Amino acid sequence: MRIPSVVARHLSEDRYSAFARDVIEGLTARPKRLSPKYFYDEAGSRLFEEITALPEYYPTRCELAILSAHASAMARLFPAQTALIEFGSGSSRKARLMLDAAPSVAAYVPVDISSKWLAEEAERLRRDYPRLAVLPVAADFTQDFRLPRSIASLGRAGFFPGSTIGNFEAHQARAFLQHAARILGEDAVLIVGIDLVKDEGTLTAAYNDAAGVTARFNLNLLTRINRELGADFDLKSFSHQAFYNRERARIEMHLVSRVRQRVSVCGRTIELGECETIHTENSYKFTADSFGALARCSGWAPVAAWTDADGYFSVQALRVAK
Ligand code: SAH
Ligand code: AVI
Repeated sequence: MRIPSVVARHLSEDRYSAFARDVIEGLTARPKRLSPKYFYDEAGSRLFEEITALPEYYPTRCELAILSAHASAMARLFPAQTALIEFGSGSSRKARLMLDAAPSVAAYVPVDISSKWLAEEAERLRRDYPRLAVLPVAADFTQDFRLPRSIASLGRAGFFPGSTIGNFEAHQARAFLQHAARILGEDAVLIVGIDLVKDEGTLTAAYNDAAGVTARFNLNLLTRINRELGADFDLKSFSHQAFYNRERARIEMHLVSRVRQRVSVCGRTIELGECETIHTENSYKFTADSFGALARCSGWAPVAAWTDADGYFSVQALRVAK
C-alpha cells in the first residue's frame, strides 16, 4: 500500500499501517464500517469532552453522581497499596473521584489511545496529586500492552468507566475482560461503568444533541482520515445518523452519504451510493442480568453494584472468579 510522504513523516510506520489497513478493510466491507477507536485523535478527545457536558448526554452526569456517592465503598474493595489502572482514561475526571476516596492508591496508570491528550492530562494530575505516581501508557487496550515495571510490587484495581465496554461487540467485550483479568491478576477488582437499557427517547436524544456536537464528533473521523491517510472525503456530503436498535439493545451511529460519490483513500477509490452508510459506532446498553452474564462468561464474578436515582446507569464491581 502506498504511504503518502506527508503521512510517513508524522506517524510511525506501524501505527499508520494499522490505521490504513483497518480503514481500507472497513470501507471495502459490506456494509461499510469504521472502528470507533479511531474517533479519538486530539480533536475527537476534545469533542468527546464537549459531549459529556451536553444536557442530552446523561451517562457522564449519572456516573459522576454514582461515583461521588459511592467511591469510598468501591475503594474499600481495593487491595492495600494499589495501582489504579484506568482503561480509556480520557479526562481522568472520574479517576479523580476514585483517587480522592482511595488513600490506598499509590500509583495511577491511565491507558489511552489518544496519546497527546493522555500526556496533557497526566501532567495536570501530577500537579494536583504530587504524592501519587502518575504513569500514563499510550496504547490500544484491545491489543497486548505492557504495564509500567514500577507497579510490580503493588496490588491492582482496574477502572473502566464511561460504558466504553458498550462500544465493543460481545466477543470483543469478552476478550477484553479476559485480557483485563490476565493483566490485573487474580486478587484484582475491576470497576466497570455500564449504560442501562431505558426508554428510546432518552437514548436517542443522547446521541442526537441539539447543538450538533455528536454530529461533529462522528464527522471528525472523516477529517482524521483525510489528514492522516491523505483521503479526500467531502464532509458536506455526509450526515450524522444515530438511532436505537431495540432488538440488539444498542445505539448505532452512522455517516450517511448524501449523494452517489467516489472517494480516494490511500490511493484506493471507494464508491458510495446515495444514502449508503458507514457504520461508525455501536453503543450497547445493558441490564444487570445481561452484564452479569457477560462478566461471568469472561472469568469475573460480580460482587457489588450501584445505580443513580433514575436507574439510568450502573457501576459494577467485579472480582476474578476463583
Ligand atoms: N473514561 C472516560 C473517557 C471515556 S471515552 C470517561 O468515562 O469519561 C473513551 C476513552 O477511551 C477515550 O479517551 C478514548 O481515547 C479511549 N479509547 C477508545 N478506544 C480505545 C482503545 N482501543 N485503546 C485505548 N483507549 C481507547
Ligand atoms: C465512549 N463511549 C462510551 C461513548 C458512547 O456513549 O458510546 C462515545 C460516544 N459516542 C457518541 N457519543 C458518545
